[in-house]
Amino acid sequence: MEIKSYLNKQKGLVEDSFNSYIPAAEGVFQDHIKALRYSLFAGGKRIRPILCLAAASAVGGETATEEDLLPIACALECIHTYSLIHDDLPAMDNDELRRGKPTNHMLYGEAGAILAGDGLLTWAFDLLSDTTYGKLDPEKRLRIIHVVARATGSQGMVGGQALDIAHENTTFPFATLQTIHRSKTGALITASVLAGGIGAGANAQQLDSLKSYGDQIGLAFQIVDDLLNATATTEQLGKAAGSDVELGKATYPAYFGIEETRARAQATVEKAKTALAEFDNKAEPLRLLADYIYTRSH
Ligand code: GRG
Repeated sequence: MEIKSYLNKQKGLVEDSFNSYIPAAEGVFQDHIKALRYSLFAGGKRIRPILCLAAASAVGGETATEEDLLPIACALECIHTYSLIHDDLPAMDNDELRRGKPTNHMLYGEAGAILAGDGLLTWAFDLLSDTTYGKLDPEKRLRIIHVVARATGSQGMVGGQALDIAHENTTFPFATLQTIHRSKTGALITASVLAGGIGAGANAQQLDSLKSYGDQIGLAFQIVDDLLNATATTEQLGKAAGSDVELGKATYPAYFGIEETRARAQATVEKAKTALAEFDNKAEPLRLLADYIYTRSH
């Protein structure tokens, strides 16, 4: 299997289904919906929904098909998009460019962007809990909602963002940096993998392995993000390169330099693949996704 064509196929699947699940920009709320659709369709890689579908395929079984899991996958992308809109706000990273386009608040104003993020976060839980979407038994649906809520709230993504901001322009132990990376970025990635696994009926041992895989690629994802921020250009990234140094953020390259950071990212991805040892070739997409996370260029 070739990763590029796999990613394109899965991205198409996710994007097509957005049109069934996300309201059109019409009617009385059209300005608000236009703002959230702007960021949702601004060219994201769709890694989290793709991971969710790939984890379900790795488990296999008949309990839930890719189609059943697409609303869950789309909900994960809504949460990711909300986090980026809020992360770019003047009160947070204050970015004007994302995916090579103006950030949400540059076009819709601060209040509009905050509400676009709020709308996406809430829409995600609407999608996750709507029993008319996909054949997912209610017990599994509830477990997925809990995993996603826990991962994205104050003990996960939001908590990580708060820690990240509180530690700008300070020095702190490496263990704190790992906590920030694992919660700010890793938690939603792990939850995406687990959501697919739970949906497909993974047993406890398979879920443990998927969690360990998710934790490792989640950490690797942010290590590579640190690397790219330090080494790539604004054109390559579609967002401001070098912003970590400017904002006084501690990063892996600041602790270890570029070469050792690269080696650590690769070792983390290898650990992720080792966690999949018990899975057969249906886990090939998960293995390829781990490699992609290390080799990605934006
Ligand atoms: C609750 C007010 C409030 C704010 C929340 C939680 C949060 C703000 C921000 C999340 C933290 C964050 C932006 C982490 C960075 C994660 C990261 C590396 C994002 C880039 O992900 P990609 O590369 O993006 O998958 P694309 O553009 O492909 O979608």
